[in-house]
Amino acid sequence: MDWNRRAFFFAAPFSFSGANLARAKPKAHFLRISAMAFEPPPAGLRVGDEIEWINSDGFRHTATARNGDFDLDLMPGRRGRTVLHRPGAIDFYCRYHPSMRGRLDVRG
Ligand SMILES: [Cu+2]
Repeated sequence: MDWNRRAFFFAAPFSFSGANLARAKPKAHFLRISAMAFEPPPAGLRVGDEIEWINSDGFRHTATARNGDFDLDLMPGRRGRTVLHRPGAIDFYCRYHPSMRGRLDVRG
C-alpha cells in the first residue's frame, strides 16, 4: 500500500460522514427588527452559528442579551452580527424599548 492509498483508507470513514460535516458548518441566520418589534427568532440555531440582526425600522434599537453574551446598538437601516457561543435559551431585548424582546433557543 503506497502512501496515497493509505491516506485515503484512513480518511474515508470521516470524509463520508455527511451528517457530521453538515453539523460542523456554522450557519448565518437573519433576524429583522421592524415596526418596533423583533421578528420571530429563526429555528435550528446551533452553537457556532451567527445571527445577523437587521434594523429595518425607523428607530434606533439594540439587540441585547440578558446573559451578557451580546449587545448590539443599531441605528436605523444598520445591521450587525453576533455569534452563538453556548447552548441554551438566550433572552434578548432592546435597551431603548424594553417591551421589545425575544428568545433564541441554541442547541449544542
Ligand atoms: Cu428598540
